[in-house]
Amino acid sequence: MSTVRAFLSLGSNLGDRQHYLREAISQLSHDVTVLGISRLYETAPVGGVVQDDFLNVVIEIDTELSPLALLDRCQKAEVDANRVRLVRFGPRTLDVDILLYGDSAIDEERLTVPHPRMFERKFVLAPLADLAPELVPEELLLAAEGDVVAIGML
Ligand code: A4P
Ligand code: MG
Repeated sequence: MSTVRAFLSLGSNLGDRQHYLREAISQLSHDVTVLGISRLYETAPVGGVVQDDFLNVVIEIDTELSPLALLDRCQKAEVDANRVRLVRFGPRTLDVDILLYGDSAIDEERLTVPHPRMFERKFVLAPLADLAPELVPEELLLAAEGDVVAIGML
């Protein structure tokens, strides 16, 4: 079966943030091949809700899973991190979003790829540029919203 290269964005701003990110990557690696992990970024919250800073990373994967099966896998990681959804865009132990799935454009009820807000957000573009600079035009990175600081590796 052929595989697809995809990029996932992971974020956490509640509890032991590094632990939730590490645990999610470790879990996902049972079902997908993790090809790379970006630097770890501390990032100011984007989206209007007053909340604590996030830690964000992007990972590059190779997968045989279909887009919806991959989304299910990402959502299982969120549930396993005891994520409680209270406020849209609000605090969370773990958010896992599919940024890119090969060259596919997907517009389904449960899934939009490329992620519709990714090119406006520095907490996505900066770590994505660590792994795949050819996918992140410099001018978009500069214009993107939010303060981010690389703080090392996860
Ligand atoms: N969904 C549609 N497309 C996708 C996709 N490409 N990947 C649907 C993942 N999910 C996708 O998401 C709501 C629904 O989106 C899902 O049920 C899925 O079917 P959610 O994760 O339950 O809710 P949410 O997290 O509140 O919404 P969403 O859309 O993930 O929020 P955003 O836009 O990702 O914003 N600031 C910083 N600094 N760092 C962050 O990580 N994250 C957010 C979340 C806001 N501000 C942030 C950060
Ligand atoms: Mg999400």
